[in-house]
Amino acid sequence: MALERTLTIIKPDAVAAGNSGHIIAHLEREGFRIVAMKKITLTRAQAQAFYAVHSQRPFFDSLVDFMTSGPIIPMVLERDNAIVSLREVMGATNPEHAAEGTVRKLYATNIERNAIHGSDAPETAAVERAFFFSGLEQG
Ligand code: 3AN
Repeated sequence: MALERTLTIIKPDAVAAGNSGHIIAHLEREGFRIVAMKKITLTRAQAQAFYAVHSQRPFFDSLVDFMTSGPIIPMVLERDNAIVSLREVMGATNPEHAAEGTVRKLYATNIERNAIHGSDAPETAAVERAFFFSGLEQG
């Protein structure tokens, strides 16, 4: 398996609930190395840009409200097969369908307030890593 990088975000619900430390520990236990990490609050324009692919979906405005409601913790993670592995460790988008022991099963509230984001493909991982971190920060 190739060493790969992906972008994760601990979302405002999980940060506000005091679960960021638990989630970081969970990811490290699963073999992810933290390459870069920061804590920021997105503007509406930034959240709209990050989720532009969903701009025509009925939940878009609500998603932007949620993602700007408090600080988030984006991270660049590295591991063998990181992109697919992170999606498995996160669990399904809707926590009702998430497997036992996944981050969303443990920490998500509902399909919107679902604790964690993870890039879904190599192309989006590259774009999303660059959205939050400069090349220097991902050294
Ligand atoms: P994932 O985060 O599992 O990749 P996406 O990319 O389909 O899922 O959705 C991005 C985000 O949009 C989700 N994490 C969630 O916060 C929100 N979302 C997705 N589907 C819905 C929905 N049906 N209703 C409300 N929010 C949704």
